[in-house]
Amino acid sequence: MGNDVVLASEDQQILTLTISRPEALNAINAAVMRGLHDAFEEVAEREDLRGVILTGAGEKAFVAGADIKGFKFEDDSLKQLGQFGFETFSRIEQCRVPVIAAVNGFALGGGCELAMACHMRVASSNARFGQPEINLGIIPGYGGTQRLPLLIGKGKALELLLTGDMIGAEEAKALGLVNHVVAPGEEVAKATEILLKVTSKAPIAAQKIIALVNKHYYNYQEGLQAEIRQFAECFQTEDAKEGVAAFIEKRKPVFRGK
Ligand code: CO8
Repeated sequence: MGNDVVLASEDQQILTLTISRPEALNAINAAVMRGLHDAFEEVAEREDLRGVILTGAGEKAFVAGADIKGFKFEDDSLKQLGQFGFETFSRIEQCRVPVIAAVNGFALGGGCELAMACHMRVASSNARFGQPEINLGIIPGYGGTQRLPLLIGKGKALELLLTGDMIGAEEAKALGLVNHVVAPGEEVAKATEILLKVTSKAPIAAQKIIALVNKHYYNYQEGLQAEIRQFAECFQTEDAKEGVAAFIEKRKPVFRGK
């Protein structure tokens, strides 16, 4: 299971998937998305697994977002990536065994969205969360506009989405974005402890709870699809080209509303 950028290991029937592109702060490129997609396809078939932990390699980042340097404005590859991302993140959200994000650093943009698609989040005290897409002239494309308000409420979600500001682990916990904050390096151990507790309970009941809590939010599937469409529209603007170019050139963007 896994590939060279999504590393898989198993212990006590718990699968740990580590996103490993530390040179790019574990940004999600096509290979990462493929690795996650295939791993969760396999998890659905594996009756012996009791839980999944998602984390990032290194000490600096969980996932710093989608791979900005790989953004292509010329073709519709991003639209396809958006749809594939929707399927992958839905698989994670609907996984029959509990999935915990062990957030060991930056969880930004697609990284924050990946953590939010998991059932629970354990963060190290140096973790930073945010949806900075607006700084690039784009919008979230992996569920941020839909899942963030569900977790922290509309007002604060709008503030984070519209300012692009980052928040620390303790604030994320106070807002309900994070379940637990632990010392750096303790995230996977804490996630394992929670999973072992859950898996000591009746598995059929646990599966039904996950499915039913997801069902409560069923209507937001429409919102997720609308987000993908509007991400693609936003991506065609001059501001998106300017925002992405400015990140790569390490300068401030100049947005013109076009
Ligand atoms: N993509 C590609 N490369 C990245 C990314 C990223 N998201 N984040 C960091 N890197 C790279 C940097 O460019 C740098 O590379 P190099 O050494 O070659 O210059 C390396 O990782 C280390 O990063 P920094 O030097 O910038 O490290 P700092 O400690 O100075 O800063 C930050 C850390 C604050 C995390 C900074 O790197 C940053 O702001 N990163 C971008 C965060 C961001 O904007 N994320 C959102 C991306 S957009 C998104 O996720 C949309 C999701 C929906 C997509 C839908 C598709 C269909």
